[in-house]
Amino acid sequence: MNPRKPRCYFRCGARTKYDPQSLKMAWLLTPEGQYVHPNWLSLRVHCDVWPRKKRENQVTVRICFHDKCFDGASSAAIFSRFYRERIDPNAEFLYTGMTHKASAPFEDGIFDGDENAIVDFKYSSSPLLTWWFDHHQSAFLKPEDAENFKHDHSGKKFYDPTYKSCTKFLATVASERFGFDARPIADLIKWGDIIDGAQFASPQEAVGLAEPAMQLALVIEAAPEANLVQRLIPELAEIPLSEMIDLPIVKKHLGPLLERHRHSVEILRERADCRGGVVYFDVSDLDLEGYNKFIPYYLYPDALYTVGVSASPTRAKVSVGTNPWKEASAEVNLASLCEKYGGGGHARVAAISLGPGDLVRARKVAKEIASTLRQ
Ligand SMILES: [Mn+2]
Repeated sequence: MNPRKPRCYFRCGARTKYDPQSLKMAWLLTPEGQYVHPNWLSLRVHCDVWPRKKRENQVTVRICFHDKCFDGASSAAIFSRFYRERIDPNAEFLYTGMTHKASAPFEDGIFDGDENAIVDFKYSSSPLLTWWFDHHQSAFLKPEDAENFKHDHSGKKFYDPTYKSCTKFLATVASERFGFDARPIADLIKWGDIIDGAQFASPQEAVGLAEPAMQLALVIEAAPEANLVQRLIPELAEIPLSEMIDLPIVKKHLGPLLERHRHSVEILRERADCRGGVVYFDVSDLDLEGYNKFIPYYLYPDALYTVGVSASPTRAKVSVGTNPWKEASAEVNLASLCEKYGGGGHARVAAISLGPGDLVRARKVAKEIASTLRQ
C-alpha cells in the first residue's frame, strides 16, 4: 500500500489524492452534492458532520492511547497502520485518549469495539481487551491485573519496560511477530523513541524545538483543543512529520504554542529554585501544565533532578524527572518513589496525579520528594 495516499478521506466515497498544497485550495464535492472545505477532513474521526455509515461486517477497532503524548499518538498511529496492513484492511478505527487520573481510568463501556486495544497505557484485565502494548514501569493498577496478564495466552498483549518508547516497542513486535513493514515509518519511530526516551543530544535541542517532530509533539501535548490528537493519529500513520506540521489543524496551534513555550522558559527562570542538585518549582497558580519538561535542565545544566507542581482543571500534579544529560544514581527509582504517594511512571521520570482541589497536599508531597532527592 502506498503510505502517502490514504485510502479514503470521505466515508461516503469521495476520494482525493493526498496533496497538501492543493488540499489547502480545493473544496471537495461530496456524494450528496455538498462542497466541503478540506479543513473539515480531519473532523472525520469524531464528528457527525460526515455521517458515519458502518459497512456490513466491518470490524471496528477501539484504540485507547496515552493522550497528549507524542509516544501515545504515534503508538496509536502505528497500531492502526499495522492492523490495517496485517490484520484487516477494512477495519474502522475509533480513538480514545487516556489520561492518568487519581481515579480509575477505564470507565464502563469504554471497550465498545469488535476489537479493543490499549497502547502506551496501563493494562486492563477486562475480557473485552484484545490487544495491549505498554512499556511503563507502573503498567498494572493492581497486583490482580499483573496476575491476569501473566495468564494471558492470546499472543496479542505485550509488555516490556526496558523499551524507551511504546512506539519502538510496538513497531518491533509488529515487525518481528506479525510481518509488519515498519520501514516507511522509520522517521516516526526514531522520533517517538527520542522524545519519549528523552534521548536528545542537548538541552538546547530539547528546548529549541527546531525539528518538525518536536513542534508536532508540542501541539500534541499542549494544544487547547478537545479531541485534537484523535484527529491527528490517522494522518500520523500516513504522512511525513514535515508535512504533519503543515496541516491546518496543526499549524493554527503551532505559532501561539511556540510563543507560550518561550514565555514559559522565562517563567521557570524566575520560579526555579535549584539547591542540592534538585530544581524545585511551583507553577500551579498558572495555566502551564503542558510546559516542556527539559526547561529546568536548560536553565540549570548541572542539576540532577526536577520536582515540579502544576495544576489543571482536572488534577493537581507533581512531576519528578532526572536530568537525561547527567549520570544519575542507578539506585534512585522515581517510579518507586512516586508509587509511595499513589503515582508512578518510569525509573527516571515519574509523576503523581492528585484531585484538582488537592494543591496543598501536592506541594507537601513535592517538597518531601525534593528533600529526599537533594544530596
Ligand atoms: Mn510512552
